[in-house]
Amino acid sequence: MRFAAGAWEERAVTEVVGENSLDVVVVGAGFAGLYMLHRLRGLGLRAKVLEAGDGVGGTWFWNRYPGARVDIESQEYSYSFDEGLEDEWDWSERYATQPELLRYANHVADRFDLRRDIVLNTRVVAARFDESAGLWRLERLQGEPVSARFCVMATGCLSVIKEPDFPGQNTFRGETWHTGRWPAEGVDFCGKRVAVIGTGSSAIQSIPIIAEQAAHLTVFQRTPNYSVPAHNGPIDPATKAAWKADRAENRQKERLSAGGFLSSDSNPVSVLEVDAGERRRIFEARWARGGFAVGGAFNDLSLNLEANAHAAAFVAGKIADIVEDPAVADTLTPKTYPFGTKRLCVDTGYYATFNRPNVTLVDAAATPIQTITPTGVATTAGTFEVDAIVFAIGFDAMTGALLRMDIRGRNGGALKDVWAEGPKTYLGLMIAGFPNLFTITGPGSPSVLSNMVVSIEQHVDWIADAVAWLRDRRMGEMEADQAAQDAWVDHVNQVAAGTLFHRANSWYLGANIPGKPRVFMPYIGGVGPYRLLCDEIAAGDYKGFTVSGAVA
Ligand code: N01
Repeated sequence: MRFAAGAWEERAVTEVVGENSLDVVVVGAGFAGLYMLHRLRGLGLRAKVLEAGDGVGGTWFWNRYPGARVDIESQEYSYSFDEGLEDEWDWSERYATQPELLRYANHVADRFDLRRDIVLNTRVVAARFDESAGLWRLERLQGEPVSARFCVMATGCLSVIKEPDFPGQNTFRGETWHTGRWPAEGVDFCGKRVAVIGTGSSAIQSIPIIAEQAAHLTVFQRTPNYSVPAHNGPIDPATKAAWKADRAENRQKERLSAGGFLSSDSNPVSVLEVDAGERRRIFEARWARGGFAVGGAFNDLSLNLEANAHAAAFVAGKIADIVEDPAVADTLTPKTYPFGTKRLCVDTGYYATFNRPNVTLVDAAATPIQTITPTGVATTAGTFEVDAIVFAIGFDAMTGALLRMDIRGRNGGALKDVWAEGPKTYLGLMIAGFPNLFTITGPGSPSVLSNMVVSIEQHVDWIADAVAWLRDRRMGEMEADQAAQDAWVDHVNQVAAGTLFHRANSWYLGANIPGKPRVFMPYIGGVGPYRLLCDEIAAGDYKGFTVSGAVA
C-alpha cells in the first residue's frame, strides 16, 4: 500500500509551544482548526494547533483523488466570519475542485497569519486529563507532550480511512491507492488496467476521470448508490452578483436552515399530495437544478417509505435512461435501502461512464470479491487482471479520529470504554467525564448532515464564547452533566428513529466498520433548531454543564 503521508519531522517541543503550557491546544488544521485558532487568538489566548499532515486543509489536504470536489455550492461552502475574506475570494466553479479548496484553506492560513501557531507533521496519539493540574496533556507520536487547560478536537468526521483488508492484498504486484490518502503528485493511469473497489461518493467522483485515462477500468460495486447530477460549471457573473448583494441575509438564512445551505431548499409539500404529473414536474425541475436539490423535492422523502419510493423510482428511471445496457442499468440501481438514507452522491457523468467500451461493472454483491491475487481481483465469477487497484472504501466516520487516540478524562476513564456502545455526547460538543475537552462537529451534532463549514463556524464560535465566559468568571473547568448528556443522547436517537435512516447500512450508523456499534451518530434535528438550542443553553449560563475550579 502506498499512501501520501507527511514525513514525521521532529521539532523540539520548546520551539513548538515554549516552556509553559498553553491555554488551548487544538488538534487538526482543517477548516475547523484554522477558524478555532483565529477565534482563540482574537480572545488573546495562547493557542497552538497540532496537525498530523504536512499542510493545512484537513479533508481537502488528504482527499486528492481525481475528480474530488465539494458537493455543496462553493459560495455556501466557505467561511462567513470575515467580510474581507468573502469579498476577495472568487470561486471559479459552482462546485470547487479539491485543489481550489486547498488553495482557499492555505489562503485563510496566510491571510490571518495562522501558520506561526500551527505545528505540522505532529500526530497526537493520546490526550489525558491531569486532574491535579487541571491540564490536558497530549502525547505526540514523536516528541515531548504538550499541555493546555483546554483541548479542542478539530479532527474531522471523515478523516480516518477504512483500511483495506482483502485476503491476499499484500501479494498484489501492481500499485494500490486509497482515495482518502491520495499522493500530492497524482497518479497516472494512462495505458493501465485499473480496478476501483467501492461506489460511494469518492468512487463516483473519481470513476469518470479514471475511465478517461485508463486502458480499462473495472468497477467492483457491492451496494449501488443513488447519485444525482452536479451540473457543475463556472459560476456566472449574475449568480455571483446576486449572492454578494444578499450575502449577509443569505448567510443568516443558512445558519437557521435545516442543512446549513440554501441551494437545495426543501419543498414544504408531501409527494403523496400531488398527482403524477406534478410529481414528475417537480422531480425533473430538481434534477435539472442539480446537486442535492432532488433530496429536497418533497418534505416526506426521508420520513415515509411510500413517499420515498417515488424518489427512488424517479432516480431508477434516470439511470435506465442514461445507461445503454439494461442489465448494467439494473445493477447500478439501488434496491436494498430507501433513497437518501445513505449519503446522496453528486456526480459529473457517473452513470454515462458505464456506456464506455473500456468500463466493466462487476456486481460484487452477487459475485463477491474473494481474494486479491498477485495480478488482479478474484471474485466468485472469475479473476479480473489489473495493473492498479483504487480502494474507494470509505472512512471510520465520526468517531474514528477520536477513538484512534487514547483519550482519558476524570479518574483515567478511557473514551473508548465510555463509547463502547456508541458515541455519547452533550450536543456533540462535550462529553461527561472529560472536562475542558471540546469536539468540533462531534457525534450528536448536525455535522455530516449539514454544510460542514456552517456547522464548524457555529461550534467554533460556541466554544470560543464558552472559554471566554469561563475566563471572565475566572473559572477553570467546564464539563457536561451526565443527566444532560443522557437526555441529549435520547433526543438524538428519538429524532433519528422517526426517519428512514435506520433502513440503510450506512456509515452514519457505523455499519461500514465491522464491530462498530450500530448507532445513528449525527443529529438530524436540523442546523437552525440546533443552533438556537445551543445559543439558549449558553445564554442560560451553560445549562447542563457544570462549571467549577476557580483560578487565580
Ligand atoms: O465512502 P463510502 P466514500 N468490499 O463509505 C464499498 C464524503 N465525501 O469515501 O456500501 C467491497 O460512502 C462500500 O460498499 P457497501 C461523503 O459524505 C464527500 O465514497 O459497504 N466494497 C461503498 O460502496 C461520503 O458519503 C464527497 O456495500 C466495499 C464504498 O466502498 C463520505 O465522504 C466526496 C468494501 C465506500 O463508500 C464517504 O464517501 C467523497 C469491501 N470490503 C466523500 N468495503 C463530496 O462530494 C467498502 N466497500 C464532497
